[in-house]
Amino acid sequence: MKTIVSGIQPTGSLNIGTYLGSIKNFVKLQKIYSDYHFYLFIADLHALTTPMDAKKLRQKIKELAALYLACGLERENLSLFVQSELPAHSQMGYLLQCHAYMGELERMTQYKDKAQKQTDGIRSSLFTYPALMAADILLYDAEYVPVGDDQKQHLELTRTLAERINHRYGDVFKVPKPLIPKVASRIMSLTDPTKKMSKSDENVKSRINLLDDENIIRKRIKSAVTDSDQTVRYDREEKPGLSNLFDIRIAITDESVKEIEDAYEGKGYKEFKEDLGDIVVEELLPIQKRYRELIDSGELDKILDEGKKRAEQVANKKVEKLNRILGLGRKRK
Ligand code: ATP
Ligand code: LTN
Repeated sequence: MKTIVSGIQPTGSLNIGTYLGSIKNFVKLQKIYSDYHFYLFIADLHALTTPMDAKKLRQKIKELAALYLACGLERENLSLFVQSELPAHSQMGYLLQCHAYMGELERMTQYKDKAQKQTDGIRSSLFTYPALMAADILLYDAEYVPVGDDQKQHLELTRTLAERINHRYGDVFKVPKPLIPKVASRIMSLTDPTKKMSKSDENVKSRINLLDDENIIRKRIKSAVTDSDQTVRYDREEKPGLSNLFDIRIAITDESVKEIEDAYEGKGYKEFKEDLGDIVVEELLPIQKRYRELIDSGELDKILDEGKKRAEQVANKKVEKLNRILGLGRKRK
């Protein structure tokens, strides 16, 4: 069976950037690729690449699992699991580190950006992180990897590593392709439309979290930075703030730019923002309701246990195969 793999880090609070750029896309893809199996996981090992409080991490893992499901993922062709519960990820991560070059890792822009923000020393895991991400994907022979635009470079490195290993040792891995959504591949910060909306931004006004209450959602949209012109028109260069709000709206409603522009002819930003507030609230309230039902139910643990069981079988086999090829251990099967 063909597979699709993706993960999200349990850091910060999930916001509409991650939701529209990633989770909502999974939900759509599950319908399009109904004969594929989806391995989606909570990338908790990746969360340790920067300082993280243990209690908070444990809470975020559950929160993210519940949110994934609350957003409408189908259970049938899905294995949802927690990355660290499968030692195969760490093992494969190390084996891939042994095939990645310093120069390749040094070029990663996410590393450069995140390293700059570290005040207490840069963890070496932040540097080797793309090898672990490659492991997450290659363990399952993913055909496609749905991610936002910011992960493109990591995906390219994953492909390079797969090709390198296949070239050296014969066919070990499937070479995966990224699936980057056409709309919402990069939702920008509401306070600075030149930066991506991020869970780790210190300014809470820069984002809308999936669990924010109705009033906050409306307030954030109202105060989103836009230009002083009042014509509702999509223009990434001249009107980056307003265009970002267009992207959010389009990712939810599937309208075209033209339809929206026509609807607001002669009207100003105020109306556009008020309507967007309604649209976002309408999208998020049902998710919040399902989230509250799931978060303390035993159902969540059951789903994660089942996901783990299925993923583990596939992942362990892959690690054993590469161990054998590389001459590790004593076993010769
Ligand atoms: P941070 O926002 O703290 O930098 P991250 O980008 O490392 O976090 P993840 O939550 O692990 O975050 O990202 C999960 C997925 O969501 C990835 O596929 C990523 O590309 C996508 N994503 C994250 N932020 C956005 C955004 N603003 N717009 C579109 N997609 C996004
Ligand atoms: N690196 C990603 C999260 C992530 C991921 C993965 C995405 C970890 N492993 C495997 C897709 C496939 C991020 O920071 N957004």
